[in-house]
Amino acid sequence: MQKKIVRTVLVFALVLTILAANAIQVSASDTLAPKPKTPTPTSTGPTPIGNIIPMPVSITSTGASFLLPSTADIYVEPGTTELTAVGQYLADKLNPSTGYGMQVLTTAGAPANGNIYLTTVGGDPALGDEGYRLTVTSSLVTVVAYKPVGLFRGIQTIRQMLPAAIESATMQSVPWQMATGTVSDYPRFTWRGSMLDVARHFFSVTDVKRYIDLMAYYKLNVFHFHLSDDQGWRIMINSWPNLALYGGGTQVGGTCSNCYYTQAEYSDIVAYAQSRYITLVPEIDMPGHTNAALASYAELNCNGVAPARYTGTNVGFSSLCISKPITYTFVDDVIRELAALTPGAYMHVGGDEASSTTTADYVSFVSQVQTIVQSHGKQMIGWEEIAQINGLYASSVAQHWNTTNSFAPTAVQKGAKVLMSPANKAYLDMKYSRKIQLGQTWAGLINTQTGYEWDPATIVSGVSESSVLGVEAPLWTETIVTIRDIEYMAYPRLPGYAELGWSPVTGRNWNEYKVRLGSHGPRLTALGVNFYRDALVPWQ
Ligand code: TNX
Repeated sequence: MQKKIVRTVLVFALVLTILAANAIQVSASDTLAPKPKTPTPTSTGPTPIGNIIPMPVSITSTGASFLLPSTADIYVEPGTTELTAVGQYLADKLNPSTGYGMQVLTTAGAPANGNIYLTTVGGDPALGDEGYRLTVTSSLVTVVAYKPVGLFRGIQTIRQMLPAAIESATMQSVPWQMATGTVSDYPRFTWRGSMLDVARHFFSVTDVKRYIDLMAYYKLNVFHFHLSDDQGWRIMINSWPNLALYGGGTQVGGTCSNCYYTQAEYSDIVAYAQSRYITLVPEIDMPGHTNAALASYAELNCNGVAPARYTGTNVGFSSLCISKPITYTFVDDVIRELAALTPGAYMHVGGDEASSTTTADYVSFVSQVQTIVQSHGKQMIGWEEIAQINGLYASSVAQHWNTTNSFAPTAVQKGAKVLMSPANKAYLDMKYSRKIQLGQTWAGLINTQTGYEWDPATIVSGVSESSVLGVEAPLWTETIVTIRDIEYMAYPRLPGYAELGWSPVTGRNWNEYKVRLGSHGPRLTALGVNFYRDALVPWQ
């Protein structure tokens, strides 16, 4: 009798899982209308499409396969250097492992069989700027998108539909097959980001670029660059050169030689992100988290005395001098120079953990900063404490992190939008488990499942989907020293945040996701990523 009940429950669970998996194929709630009608998926073929992260809005498998021949090239429509660059990105990803030396060529109309075709002709505006439709037949691979950025997102899907060895840096002899079918896709949220703290530990331009390129693989589109903190100032500001020259000389644990980016290096990173359709958002943290600046210029301190540089890991002890006019000259100069180097719409002004500043001073300071940011043509984003200011612009954004004392509902009441980075779910510097050495635990342990199982639209009461701009996973680097450390903390959690930001919530389920994520093990290996083999994931 008991056995029978167990069996019935198991069968029921199986049916539910199948229903849930199918539900993913149908478009769920989103902001774009009208929604594309999607046929019921069939997965009768030997190689069904299905291990894509983030999960696309709809997939139809037709059960056959496309074999990429050694003669293949990548075709784009003529007359656009932007499409040629997108095509070249794909060629550069496919050529090392295939050894095919694919070229980017132009064509008016579909190319001959056995090629890859990327075009905006006939792109569907209803799928949005980042949306795309990918069609794989046994003779041709075609991505059609309304905008080049949609094609760029679509080619990540092509990469993920090819065998994992496609990501290898050296030639592999593998039949380069793709399952046939159609993927129709677009993101749920417009901001899908990750933050890298280069202030606590400094990372080279090469390391930063690698982080950005890996983000692109999972269709993330915002790189938040935490450029200053108590332990270091990482960007040359020509009008205040000591910030970088002196303030860039330390990091957690000690001195650090020339640990800042020149403006040319910063611009190079911006352009690198831009070529991956990733917007760079620079952060200068203020009024707290400013010891490196205070140490570099005595006049920024209320008492006129520069403190020593700081190489510990405490927070909440430093503050710019709220009452001094020179503080606002400083902020204006820094924001002006950074804004001129930054094509993206946002300037992040920090605003977190200003515990040595009174609330009245804090509100006065951030209000003035908001005006300064706007005067340089940018929108202000700050950690959620900024929502306390009167006159918060609707165009300003509050980044939620504090799960015990959130100002996110305050931001919404004032008409502003919220970016979701709840520390106990989305902080990439939290340990996966007590057993691992890297990371912190103050916000809790975040294994891959915990990091995945939440919804940005329901995580904070008083903040509903229409007020959520998106999701961001910050990586603070007090304990993180090398790019291998960075990769270990970000992978495999970051693909999960990418899915929370991109995919429809309907049908989302850890048991399905963990299998799909497990299939990315060989991909991450081929990419050379030092990822954490979380035992909760059935790695292939
Ligand atoms: C809190 S949360 C911080 C950072 C630390 C981080 C460490 C927030 C906005 N600020 O200054 O690096 O915790 O986990």
